[in-house]
Amino acid sequence: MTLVLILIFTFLAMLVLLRASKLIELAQSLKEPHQVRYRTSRIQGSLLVAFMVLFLGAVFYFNFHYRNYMLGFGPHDAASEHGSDLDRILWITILITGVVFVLTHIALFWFAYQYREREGHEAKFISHDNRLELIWTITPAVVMTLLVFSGLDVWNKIMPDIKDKSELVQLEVTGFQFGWIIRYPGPDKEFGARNYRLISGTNPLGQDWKDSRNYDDLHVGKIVLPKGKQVRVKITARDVLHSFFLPHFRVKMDAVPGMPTYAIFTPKYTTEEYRQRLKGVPEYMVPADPENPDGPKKWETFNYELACAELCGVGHFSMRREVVVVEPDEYEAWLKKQKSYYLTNIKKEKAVPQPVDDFSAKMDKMLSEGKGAIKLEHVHFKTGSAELTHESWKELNTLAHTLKAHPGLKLEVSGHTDAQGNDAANLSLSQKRADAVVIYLKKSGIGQTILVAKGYGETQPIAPNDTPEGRAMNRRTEVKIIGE
Ligand SMILES: [Cu+2]
Repeated sequence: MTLVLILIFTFLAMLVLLRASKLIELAQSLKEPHQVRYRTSRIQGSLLVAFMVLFLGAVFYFNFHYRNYMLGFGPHDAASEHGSDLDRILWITILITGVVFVLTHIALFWFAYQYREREGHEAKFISHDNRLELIWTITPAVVMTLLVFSGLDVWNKIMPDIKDKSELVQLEVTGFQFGWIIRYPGPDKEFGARNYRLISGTNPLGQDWKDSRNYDDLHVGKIVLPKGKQVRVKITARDVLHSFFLPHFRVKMDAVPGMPTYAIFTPKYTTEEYRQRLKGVPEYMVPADPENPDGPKKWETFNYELACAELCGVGHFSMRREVVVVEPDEYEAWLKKQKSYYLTNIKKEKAVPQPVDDFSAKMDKMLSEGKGAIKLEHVHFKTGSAELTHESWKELNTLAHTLKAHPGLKLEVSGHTDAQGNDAANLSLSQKRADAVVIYLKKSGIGQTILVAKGYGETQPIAPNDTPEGRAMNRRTEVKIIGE
């Protein structure tokens, strides 16, 4: 409040002074009208030149003074491989525009002084000059074209094609008001499908739990990356436009709702290495927390960060996340420690079966021999219905994947029940269950494979029906090669 009062008072005092000087001027101009105008012009012209000197001086002084905070300068080398190239073209651009900036400002203020109104000088009016127009249109156009073309080469480096996917580190970042959800694909290296209709309190990304690739996907609080490995970030948004900005890595990409974008970069320094770069720089030798002068220094607490570079709403400032770069083996160790989101938050009590290896071996045997049947150990239905349980998807996905790789097979998918209940009802249920499996497989994509669904009811038991264990064994789904 005091500050506001002081400002108002200063403003009013200046107004009074201005009016007073006008009055004096007016009184004088009654005596000698021209002389007063000439004097005012001279004073204003000199003030403008003085302003120019101060202004340009301040530009250079502050740029120099804050150099150690500037990215792309001093200790702030780019932390990614493409970053130094980007910095280089930025510096070339700043050099060219900087020279123009200084020259035009000198010319602007000098003209105001040199061509002020004074004794014996008449103003000359030029309404139009074609030659001047051409010069100041063509010169910037040529310079801009040269800058853009030299930048294309760097652009291609920043937006490369991925050649070797095996070494690629993938993660997905989803912006929302106000934060980021960071997802890693987990051991299978594949992201599970998402559907915005499935977004809920417990499913913030709308992951489709029918897609088994979602089971091992991780949600993490900060981005951890290995040094020297190519990273591809899939960037999406859940509500409004956000912008994925990693200033130290010179990475910035819009996060657009409904349209994934990508950013590719390779971290060059670990967080620790970057801290070492800052060590010794005076600005980073001060305590990180001014209230705790004996605490850690600023360079010791430095962290890379992810920021939102789109003004996306009132909580925009809170979209900061830590980014950590470590050595590759440290990264692997960190990755192993992370827990799947599905297993920790959705299906806590029961681990998802991992039948893939065993199943693939059996599958390979059957395919190489061209005959035989496999029991689908992990395919189950809800009691009395033909609805597949979630646990079935993983095995069926693996099966579909294998069938796709072996075109031209003909298989029978058979459903079997135990002997409890009505014979006809069991037959019908087993047929419906076999149908459900075939439908699921076809949806997953099986290429040229022909599938025949057949329900056998209780007619082909593989164990006695008088114990619960036996009955459980008899309730089963099998696949069998019936031709090629
Ligand atoms: Cu944002």
